[in-house]
Amino acid sequence: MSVVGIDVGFQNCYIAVARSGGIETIANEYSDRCTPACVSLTSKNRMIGNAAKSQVITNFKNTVHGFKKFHGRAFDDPLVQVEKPKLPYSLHKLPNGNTGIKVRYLDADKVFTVEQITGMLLTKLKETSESALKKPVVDCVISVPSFFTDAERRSVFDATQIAGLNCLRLINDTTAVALAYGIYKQDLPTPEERPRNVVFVDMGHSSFQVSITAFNKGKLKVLATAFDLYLGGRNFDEALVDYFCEEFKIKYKLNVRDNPRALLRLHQECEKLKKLMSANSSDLPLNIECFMNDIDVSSRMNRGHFEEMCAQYLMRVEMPLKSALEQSKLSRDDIYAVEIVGGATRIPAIKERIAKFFCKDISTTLNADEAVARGCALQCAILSPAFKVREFSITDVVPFPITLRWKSPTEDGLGECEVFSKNHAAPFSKVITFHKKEPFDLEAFYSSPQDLPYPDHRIGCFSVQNVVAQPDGDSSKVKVKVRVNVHGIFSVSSASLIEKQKGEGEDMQIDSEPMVQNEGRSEDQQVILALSKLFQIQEGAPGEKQDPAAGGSKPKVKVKSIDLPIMANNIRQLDSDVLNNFVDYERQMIIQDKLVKELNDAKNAVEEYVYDLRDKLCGVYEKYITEEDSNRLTLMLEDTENWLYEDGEDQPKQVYEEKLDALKRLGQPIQDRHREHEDRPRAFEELGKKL
Ligand code: ATP
Ligand code: K
Ligand code: MG
Repeated sequence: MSVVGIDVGFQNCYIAVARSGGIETIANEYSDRCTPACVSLTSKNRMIGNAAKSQVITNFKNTVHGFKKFHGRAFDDPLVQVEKPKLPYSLHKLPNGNTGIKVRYLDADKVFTVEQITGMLLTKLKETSESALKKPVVDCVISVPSFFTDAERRSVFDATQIAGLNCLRLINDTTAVALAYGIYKQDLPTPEERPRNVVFVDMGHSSFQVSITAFNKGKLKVLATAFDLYLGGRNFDEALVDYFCEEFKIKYKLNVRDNPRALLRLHQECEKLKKLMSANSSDLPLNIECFMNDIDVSSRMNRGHFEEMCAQYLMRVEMPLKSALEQSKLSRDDIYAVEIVGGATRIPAIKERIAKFFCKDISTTLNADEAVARGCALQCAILSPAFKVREFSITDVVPFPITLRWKSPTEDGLGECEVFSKNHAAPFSKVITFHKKEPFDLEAFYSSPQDLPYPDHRIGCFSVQNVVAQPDGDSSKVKVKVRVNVHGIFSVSSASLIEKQKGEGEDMQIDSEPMVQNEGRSEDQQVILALSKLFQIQEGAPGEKQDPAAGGSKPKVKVKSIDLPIMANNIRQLDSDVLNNFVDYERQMIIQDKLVKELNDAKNAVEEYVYDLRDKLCGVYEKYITEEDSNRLTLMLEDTENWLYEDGEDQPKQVYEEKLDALKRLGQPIQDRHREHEDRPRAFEELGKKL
């Protein structure tokens, strides 16, 4: 069983694995620990990660990046519409209204869903993990922003399935960081002592996240989270791009925005410049050769000017910090440390703002790039039966309150109830008891749309089916379990009808449900909510089991419970047949990529052999071939080389293999004569030793 954690960033992805030595981040085939979240489609294959990033400019229409925020979003979603004009590739409205990504692939127009694109990226990350661990990788934990809503989480989860991964948990970025921080700390307060409260701040390329987490020995509890959905490193790049576009318009009469390639190049150069400015406060140059219309451009920038330009973004750093602190009900003095991660927190002005707000020096004890992935791997290790890890319980929060509304076709008793309040512990299950005579619907939605970073507050509708009245005409007791699961996804997970037994009174006591040991995870807690028609609520303490003796001397009544089917509607998740098609298609594309790779390898082998043999003919092989033969062979090698660039450019694999064999038939005898000659003295030497 593999233990793998993946940080799927807007720009950068990292993988951490558990090995006998502990958790380590791993490098890809480019010896790079960071794999760009980038997928490039071509007429022959896909390129993913670093290979795709090198296509950003040359194949800009078909190189997809910056897609993470399209998960679970409709094409008409304002967020998608804001991003659309900034993208070098095209978006397309899918028949179901979702956001599709339109590219040329295998010489045809093709629209991929964002789940498929992330699926491709995950396929690459899976392969990288497999080559590092030298075994198949299936189980993993993947990070998502803490502000992702139900639809976005379901969409990422679908992507993991397309890539053939078994995602044990979608963990919030800042919670993964908290785990990476806490699990190694030997000096955490005991459970009886006041917890140690730590603020985690993550500013990546696209967004800004904050959490405040309380630590005690063996556990962490998230107290609050806050975010700015639109504040990240890319805003700072864009500020520079805007500035230089204006400048180049005046200075060089260039309309950079009309030239996608030039604009992409400027973006890349501005990002580099931004990073340089984090380490340098002096004036720095920006030079781009042959930028547009054969013109070289150059300019300068310094940190002071840059900070002025970015004042509007720097101003926004404080809000989420303030919100998280207020929600946690802590004062600044209660904060033990402020830990920062994420690439954009390297900007000095951002660090200053954070430090100033908390009146505290910020800590950078965690690896800013790798902490999320490491936390994911740690969570995976905890969940994996194959790994022994220190007991560590993680309690996250429900970021947006969830309400359930119920109605049945003819009965009255329409009502609603907030089942999960803001910052309610998660994962968590609750059991709600209804008194019903017929099937009924449960509509789940986010209670406060104004605070939701998503345009639609509906989560889904769950129909509880097969509900009937009791034989005596009375309402039946129906127990419904609702939960926010380990991925932060909401569902009405089960329902059962309790059959009334003879002699049972009307005022029957609420049965204590068995503790739900969901998939063996102990942090799963449960509360029993009893809702009569008038929505009278009884709520027990989390995880509290009702004492069986609490019913006094009443005889224990045996109750028969019948499981009821639940039909989920309007859930923003791929239908299973669509998902299966995507899984199949991903496999086909993997095979296609493999074929292309084998073909390229076969072609490269011919080229390499040509160069190698040619070198040796005028070197070590010189003595083992006549001049005439050598000349003839050299000519042949030259022909082959030319052929590779002309007719041989695009041939089936077999043709290259045959070509290589033909060359080897000529080269091998020379190589053999050379080897024989080399070996002979050695053989004599050994013979000499024996004698
Ligand atoms: P997100 O968390 O939004 O999904 P991500 O995880 O891909 O995005 P990170 O890898 O944490 O993002 O950070 C990338 C951002 O950090 C980029 O904008 C990058 O330019 C910026 N960055 C990296 N190093 C520096 C630096 N030295 N100075 C300024 N910015 C930097
Ligand atoms: K990242
Ligand atoms: Mg990130």
